[in-house]
Amino acid sequence: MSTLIAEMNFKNEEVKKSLSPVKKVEFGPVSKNLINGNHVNNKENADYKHPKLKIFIGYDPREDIAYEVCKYSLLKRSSIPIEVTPIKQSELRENGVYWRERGKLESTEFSFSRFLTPHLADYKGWAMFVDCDFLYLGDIKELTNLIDDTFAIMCVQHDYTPKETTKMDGAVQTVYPRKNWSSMVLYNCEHPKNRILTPEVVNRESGAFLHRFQWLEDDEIGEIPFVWNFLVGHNRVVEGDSSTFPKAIHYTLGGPWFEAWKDCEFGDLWLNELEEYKKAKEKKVES
Ligand SMILES: [Mn+2]
Repeated sequence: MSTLIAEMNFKNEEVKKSLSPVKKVEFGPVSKNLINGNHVNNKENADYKHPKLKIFIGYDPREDIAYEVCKYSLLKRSSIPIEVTPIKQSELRENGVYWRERGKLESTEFSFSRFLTPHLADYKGWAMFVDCDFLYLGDIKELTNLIDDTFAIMCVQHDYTPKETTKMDGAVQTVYPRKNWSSMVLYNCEHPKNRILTPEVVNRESGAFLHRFQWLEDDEIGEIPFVWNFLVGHNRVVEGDSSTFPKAIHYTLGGPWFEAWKDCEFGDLWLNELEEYKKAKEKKVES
């Protein structure tokens, strides 16, 4: 079963879920601590040295404007120095670090190249990968405050297990473990386990191996509150509960830069950001 077919089935699942009643998401003990900011390791992390957090954004030429707005939203709100780099497949190919044949079912140009993040960060410090279809509403500093060096990676651990396995409209409902986990990942690039992510491995291994982080044990994967990868059509804001207010919106079904999705939930926020980005760009040109 290819990853992409599974992904398409899941989109139906997501749409169905968006129709179900609001349910408050429960966090495990790890993220409870993270939210309260009182876990032991944070004592050291309070002065954790992030000279300049490296952020790699998955780039696809068909969604250039999504990349620009994502980058703009990150930089605008960040109170720490960050360095944003697009992961462009054409450049990686020129540089000889990416050579795998494009599968017909890969939905973006960064489906696999995202796993080069530790390599691109020279296996040093922490680096973040994020899809281009994100809009940041929060300060990335708050996310780095959650960093815990005992983990190899940290991400939002969405639960996508379908409730039914019956056929819907003739399509088989498939279980795709860890769906969307790889769309935003904090990589502890110097963690010994991440040394395995060489260009050779990233170019050779299956989608399942990479997207499900099969080079890691479960307890090496840290959890981040879902608000940092808030899936449009899946996650819900609970009125009066600020722990459910999105800090990064993920237009995983398609964003307002596509005509068909311009009226999607939270689409207005992205369109406002686009206008701001355009104005800022004009100003730059004038000065
Ligand atoms: Mn995405």
